Amino acid sequence: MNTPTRLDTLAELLKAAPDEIFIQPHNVPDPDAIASCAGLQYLLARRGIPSVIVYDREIEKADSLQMLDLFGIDMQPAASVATLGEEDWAVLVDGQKGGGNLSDLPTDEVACIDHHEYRGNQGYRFEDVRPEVGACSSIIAGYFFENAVEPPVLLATALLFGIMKDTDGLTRGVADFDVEMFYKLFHFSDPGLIKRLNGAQLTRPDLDAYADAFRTIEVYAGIGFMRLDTPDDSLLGSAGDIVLSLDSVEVVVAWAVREAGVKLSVRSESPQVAANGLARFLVDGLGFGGGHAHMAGGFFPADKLPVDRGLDTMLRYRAIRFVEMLAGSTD
Ligand SMILES: [Mn+2]
Repeated sequence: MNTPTRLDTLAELLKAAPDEIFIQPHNVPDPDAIASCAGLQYLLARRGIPSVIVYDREIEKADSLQMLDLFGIDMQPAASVATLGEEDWAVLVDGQKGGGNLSDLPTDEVACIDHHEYRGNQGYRFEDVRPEVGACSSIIAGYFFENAVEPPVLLATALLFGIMKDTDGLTRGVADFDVEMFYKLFHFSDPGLIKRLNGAQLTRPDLDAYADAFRTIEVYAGIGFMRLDTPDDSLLGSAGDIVLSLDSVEVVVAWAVREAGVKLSVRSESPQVAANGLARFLVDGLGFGGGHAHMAGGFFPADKLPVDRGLDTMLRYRAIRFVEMLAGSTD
């Protein structure tokens, strides 16, 4: 008998679900999260296991919304699902418990498929966390090919787009496995759809928010600092990517002040500076932070805002100190 694939093991577990099965991505789902959920939902459906994709917080980015439309992906905001309860099971996708960007819904989180930093066993009965992989879409693509399931054109394209976005076009945090999955998916995909998604990345208000944010950029010792004033969290990372493309910038610290608190985004293309380490250092004692070596985020609530000195100054001070500490330790 063949060894069971990961999908075999997961499907076997889910068959014992006492009630509904939900697939939950991280909050404010991005293209990688959306594609991964849709791919998994399809694979489970083929095994006779129905599931509902449920997410918390809104879908903010134009290309994410367009994805749902173009690919016919159905996702429900958690607040709108009346039947969501403690007897239901959830598979977490592109996020983990305690990650700070994933709401704890009443469901029992029995499984987790993710590519973020491993947060330890959180009681899952099925776990596939591969931090070295650049996109969760690659992991889900692997589930297709490991089980000899040909991905339908729309799903292949969605997964391809997820890999492109999370690895910034196969240049950021990318592993051989991402490239291999990209290549395999490409064969089944419709590049015309990718073109349409790429043409739908920005709305007019996004552009205005970028313009305002870019006026706040300051660069010190290869670190770009930027403050964004928009209620749209998801722009923070993409605005940071643009700042990172500046010649003089290797690390980006971007933040947005919301009523609830401060949302941080960190990007690094410096091999010495791990974005997740820097994010944790920035929020130390104030909130939580984490992510990947190249992209990370953090949050601290408004009541933790430093009163003795300005927020902007504190973030600059901490970031510069972190980078200088690293430089010192390698001397
Ligand atoms: Mn991802």
